[in-house]
Amino acid sequence: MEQKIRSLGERAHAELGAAVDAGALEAWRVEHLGRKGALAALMTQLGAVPKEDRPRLGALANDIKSGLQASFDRRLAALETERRRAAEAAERVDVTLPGAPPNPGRLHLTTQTLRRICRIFHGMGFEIFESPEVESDQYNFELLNMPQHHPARDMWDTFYVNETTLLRTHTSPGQIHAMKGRAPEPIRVVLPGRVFRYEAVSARSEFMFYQVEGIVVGRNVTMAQLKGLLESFASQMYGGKRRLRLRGSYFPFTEPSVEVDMDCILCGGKGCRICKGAGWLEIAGAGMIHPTVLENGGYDPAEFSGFAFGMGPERIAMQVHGIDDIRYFYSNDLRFLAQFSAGA
Ligand code: FA5
Repeated sequence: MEQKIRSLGERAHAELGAAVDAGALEAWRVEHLGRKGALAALMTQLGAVPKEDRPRLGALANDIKSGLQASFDRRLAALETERRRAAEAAERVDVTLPGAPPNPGRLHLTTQTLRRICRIFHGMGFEIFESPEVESDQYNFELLNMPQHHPARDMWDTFYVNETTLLRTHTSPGQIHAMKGRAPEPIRVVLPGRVFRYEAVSARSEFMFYQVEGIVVGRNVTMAQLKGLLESFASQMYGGKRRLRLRGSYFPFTEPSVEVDMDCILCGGKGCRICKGAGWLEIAGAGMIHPTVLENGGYDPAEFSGFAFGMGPERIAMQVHGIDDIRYFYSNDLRFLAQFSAGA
């Protein structure tokens, strides 16, 4: 009997070493320490051994049982530690790894350019003035000295909404809105906004684009001031000390009218790819406000004079960044737009 108890203990110890997971360990416990286990079965046979041997064998069986219980507890604790360690290793987070970069988006190149232009003029004392994109024929043409059937209307191919309403072809109707709203006070405003032309789209021309109009009205406003103002603007916008030239031109709402050219930013006037060999880049149409237009705006041309100019921010951005096709601006290709991520 003693031999049976001891060998049962040895076998149970050996099998415990082989139990490598919680399931095997539980099966071992039921087999060896359970109420219906091998040791319990032996204990029930104690009644059959001589009376004087019973206490000794009973104590031996108890010793072996508590030894097995202690080994079982240690093994269970060791397996649990192992399990936890494996789980921690699997879920480990390396807090020193760089995070996923946020993609906050960016302002469209046109918005960036408009904001820069407006900031420069704001710095020179100009207010920002906005006027409607859907205009009347009267504001877009008539009050700008282009009555019905005036041939100059052909300079602006127009989307008509109906007989008298249209999508503005330029920001110049804003001149009339500004003057009518301010007369007889002096004016110094810029008008940024979207314009529409029923035009074939090409590398240089869109059917929908932006303009920034500028208008100054007061006493003794001169063409020399216009040139000085645009020279200062060009130096701030393009960098360096820029030179300007005024080239005679024609707009019905200004007299005299000019195209404003700036020395080429790439070659400084020698002639290159950007300026197509001319040495000059066109940056705006401009002129002294026509007396009729001043009058239409509510100013007496005998007392007041003024100048106005209009520029295309997409064309300016093309010059600044060396972009050779205006169609990139509004075709929503992020590979193009994402290149211009400078802040506002
Ligand atoms: C005008 O629209 C006049 N209203 C400008 C003006 C204002 C003259 C005040 C005098 C006094 P023009 O059609 O040239 O002018 O257009 C002005 C600028 O808009 C051009 O210099 C060019 O930069 C831009 N532009 C014209 N057409 C397009 C087009 N299809 N796509 C992109 N930009 C254009």
